[in-house]
Amino acid sequence: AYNMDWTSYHRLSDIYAFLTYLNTTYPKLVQLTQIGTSYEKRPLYVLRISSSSSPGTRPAIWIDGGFHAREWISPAVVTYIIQQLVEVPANANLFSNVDWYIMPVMNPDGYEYTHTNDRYWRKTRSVSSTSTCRGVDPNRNFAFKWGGMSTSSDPCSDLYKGTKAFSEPETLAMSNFIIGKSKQIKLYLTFHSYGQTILVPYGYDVVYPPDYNELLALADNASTKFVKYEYTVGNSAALLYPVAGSSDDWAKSIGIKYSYTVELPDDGTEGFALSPSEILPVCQDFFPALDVFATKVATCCGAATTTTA
Ligand code: 0X9
Ligand code: ZN
Repeated sequence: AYNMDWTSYHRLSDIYAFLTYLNTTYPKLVQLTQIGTSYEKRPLYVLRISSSSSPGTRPAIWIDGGFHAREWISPAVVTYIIQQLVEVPANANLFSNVDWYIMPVMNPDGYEYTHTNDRYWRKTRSVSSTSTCRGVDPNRNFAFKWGGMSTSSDPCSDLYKGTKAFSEPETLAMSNFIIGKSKQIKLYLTFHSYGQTILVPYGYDVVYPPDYNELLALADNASTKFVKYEYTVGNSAALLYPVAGSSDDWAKSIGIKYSYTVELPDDGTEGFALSPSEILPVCQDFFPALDVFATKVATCCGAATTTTA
């Protein structure tokens, strides 16, 4: 058993030990699945939380973290969300009608590399056949508008898009898993840092989906829960900058109605080097917003098995 805490940033082995502990301790509520293997052969894990007697039939929320290796607050917040959902009885209402699929570290190779070699590494760690530079930006590697704005063909760039969409084992495994659950998943939430924003698709350019106002209203509503940190809500490309081949746009493009990128605190004062004393406050400030998302997902989009046009 591993007792997780949110007073320091944790190595991957601690995070994986925590997931394994939950899987063993709460077999009726959680199920840990290895959905693939990273470039450097680390397991890629998704934790399902479901109180249903037939999991997989309720509408669901997907959450991921750890796309960008140096954004350490992201896996911290995602593991906190897991802990609160699984171990705090008062939060059981959050999964009384909704299943959760949570992947706390989608880029484990990069995450470990920031602990051992380079604190500010961003990408995966895959080897290029044309360059000695390593890694692909996983958030430029998804199969929607791949290779568009704010992406690079240079393997040495931090924004390297890869040789093709889903060239990375991490993005491929994650996207295949989500596609397999795409009838069920109604909301996609990906945690990055920093900036204190909730970004609404599309983000490949300033383009608004037909239901943009519904997506904006839900994010605005969620953001009313924040007390300590002020978040700005708006279109990804307009508020931040255009990014093509990102996971948020891809999730929207495959029919997941609600899709958001959260840029966690801070506002840039400490940036990626956010001090450990801020971890718990950031987690505690964000968690109540999940109730808004779960309440919407429970009723928004029909039963999990219903296909909508
Ligand atoms: O550039 C990114 O991938 C994200 N920002 S970060 O500083 N964490 O790297 C923002 C992606 C937002 N999504 C789109 N604009 N599509
Ligand atoms: Zn990021």
